[in-house]
Amino acid sequence: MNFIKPATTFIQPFAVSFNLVEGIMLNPKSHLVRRAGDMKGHYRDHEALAALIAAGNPTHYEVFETPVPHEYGHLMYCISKLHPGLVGEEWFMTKGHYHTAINTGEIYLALRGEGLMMMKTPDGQCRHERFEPGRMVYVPPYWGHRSINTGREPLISFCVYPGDAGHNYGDIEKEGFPRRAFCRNGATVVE
Ligand code: PAN
Ligand code: ZN
Repeated sequence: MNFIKPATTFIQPFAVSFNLVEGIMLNPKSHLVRRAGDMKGHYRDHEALAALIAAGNPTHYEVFETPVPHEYGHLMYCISKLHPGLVGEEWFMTKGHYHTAINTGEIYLALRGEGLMMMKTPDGQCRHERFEPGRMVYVPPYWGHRSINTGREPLISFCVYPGDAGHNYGDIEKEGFPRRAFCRNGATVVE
């Protein structure tokens, strides 16, 4: 057994405030905005995405963070605000990623809106869980994850994950997810 733990930086306690209606963190240190143009290659309908980019390149999602050291022992957290919309028939979604330290999980607590968390493993297992306000989705270690907004208002969630998790987007870009969520005749279809 190895009892030597990686170093963890000592910092002072702090607190942050959220506006849970708007789905924003007040005075975040980092505010990431991903627009339609950042989503190339992720949707099935490439032409519909190109049309959306040409028609004003709307915001897809925003991530608000006040970072802590990216180290074992610390906990990263953020507010994720995924806007509503469709690319062709496919609901707006995040890029999705594995954690670089693939044996790290994540907790998503949905605060507003409705949607799905799509999850997959490197060996091709795929599951999804429903998001609704007050519902928590546990993303276990080894599962890549992507949120999907299947409603008409922003899908807002609060996420917590280990400080040393990191984000691996490259493998998900190569593999994609085996299943997608579409809007057909007003109903959500996962296929
Ligand atoms: C979340 C996500 C956030 C945006 O904080 O990073 O929802 O999704 P993408 O990172 O896939 O663009 C998280 O899962 N962090 O680990
Ligand atoms: Zn994650």
